[in-house]
Amino acid sequence: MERAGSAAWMKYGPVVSLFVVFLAVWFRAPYDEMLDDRLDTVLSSLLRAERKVGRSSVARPKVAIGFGGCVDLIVDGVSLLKKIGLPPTDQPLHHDYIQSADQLAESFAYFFAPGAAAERFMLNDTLFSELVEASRDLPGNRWSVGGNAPAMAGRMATEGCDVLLGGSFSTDFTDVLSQHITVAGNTVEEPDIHLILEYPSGASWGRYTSRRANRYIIHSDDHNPYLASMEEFAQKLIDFKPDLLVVGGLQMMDNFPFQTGEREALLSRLAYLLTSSSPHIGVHFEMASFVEESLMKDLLHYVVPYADSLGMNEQELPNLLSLLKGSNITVLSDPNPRVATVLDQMREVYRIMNQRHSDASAPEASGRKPLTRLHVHTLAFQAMIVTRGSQWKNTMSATAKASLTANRHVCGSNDINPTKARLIMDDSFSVSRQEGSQRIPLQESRPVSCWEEENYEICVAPVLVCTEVYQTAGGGDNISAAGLVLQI
Ligand SMILES: *[C@@H]1O[C@H](CO)[C@@H](O)[C@H](O)[C@H]1NC(C)=O
Ligand SMILES: *[C@@H]1O[C@H](CO)[C@@H](O)[C@H](O)[C@H]1NC(C)=O
Ligand SMILES: CC(=O)N[C@H]1CO[C@H](CO)[C@@H](O)[C@@H]1O
Repeated sequence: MERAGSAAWMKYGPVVSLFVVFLAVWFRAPYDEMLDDRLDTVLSSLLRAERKVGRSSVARPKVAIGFGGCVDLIVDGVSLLKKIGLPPTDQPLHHDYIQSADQLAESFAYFFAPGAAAERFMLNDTLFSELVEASRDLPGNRWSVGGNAPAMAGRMATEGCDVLLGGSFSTDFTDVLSQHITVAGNTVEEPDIHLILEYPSGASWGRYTSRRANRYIIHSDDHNPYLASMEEFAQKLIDFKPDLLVVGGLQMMDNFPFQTGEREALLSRLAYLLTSSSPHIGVHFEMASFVEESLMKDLLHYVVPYADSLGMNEQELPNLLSLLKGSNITVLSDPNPRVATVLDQMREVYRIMNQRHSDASAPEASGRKPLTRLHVHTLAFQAMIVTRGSQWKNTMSATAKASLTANRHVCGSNDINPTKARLIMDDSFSVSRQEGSQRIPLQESRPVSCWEEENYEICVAPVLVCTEVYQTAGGGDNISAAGLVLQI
């Protein structure tokens, strides 16, 4: 029987497989076409939503952004590790900071497989220099102006703002900045270098395969942790009179070996700067990959209460929420969370922050501000919560712009090519994980869904995920800045 069976298979096998291939093609073609149509419609609708608000041509909005900056050295992460002869580890492990090559291998492996963004301080100067030297002549490497503040400043300037940028840079760095950016800070001889280990989706390192494109960043800064430009920035701020004040780059303080009390002194100076700015201007704080719990607690004390607006990614949101609820830092979360999960976490952050604000004694007199804007960027979608009646305008268009910027940044091109994009958000999403919650279908011709709850509006936009990755590092900054620009 078995022999006869296999003989029959051999005889008809090719015909059967041809038939299977034919069926597959026959079923796939219209399906793919349908997908392409869907993608084209989503793209044109997002572009329409983005254009809906013209920037007022009367005046360029003024935005002040701190702190710091660096030179990014961008390399293919796996190639670099191979080049320095670092074998893949058996043991993916989280480390708060990196001291040795083994720890680097363990930490890289920990984030590489899930494809989660991470950024770590390198305490070992020798190892850091060795890595930089090895990267210098690695084929395909790139140098660029880096750091959260310069990335946001660049995006804001491109989008039509005049920017005051707080950071200490070398002169050749200052020369490549847009003419609409004024630098406030000292000139330094040796700028800090950040090593960006990029990897595409499906890259392999030993037995690990990355589930999505992302990057692992190593830094060993001498200038940035001290917010060296803060005094000059504060001085120039008085005459600059910004419409928006943005703070980012504070993760350079994470696990940095400060003297006792040094970090608190710096942050308390920053708190004073934020409270002494006009109460009428918006203050945005861009979160980042923080793992040092005491630093996060300081931020919750000195920075977050003075911000109206927060921006963060899908890793940083659960981390912040966990701390607000009195639990530990979360080092690694789902890199592809569902919309419902993210929205529930956002509602909770919004509620706790505003509860804290109203519980504080004389919040207005102390310069504390309620949280009126929360923007979370993920690979698959953008989500915003904005308080009704607050100063933030055009939330729908801003969410669309953030989504388009995600593709533009990662693909490295201002024109979006639909053949290099993919929609990975589901056809519909639930607005909450609570049972019986409403489901919202993704409508191609109106891809940004906005609705009202309590005292705020929520908007969600799908991202046309770039499939030919040019760069992921700096994505959050470009996206957050693009979202803010339409809301000033
Ligand atoms: C720092 O890195 C160097 C070079 O890779 C290594 O020889 C040394 O053991 C490292 N130091 C520590 C404390 O691990
Ligand atoms: C939280 O942190 C504390 C102190 O660092 C530690 O003892 C505890 O095990 C941590 N808990 C969890 C769930 O990780
Ligand atoms: C990769 C990429 O496109 N990043 C952009 C982020 O924004 C800055 C400032 O506009 C651009 O210079 C970068 O090219």
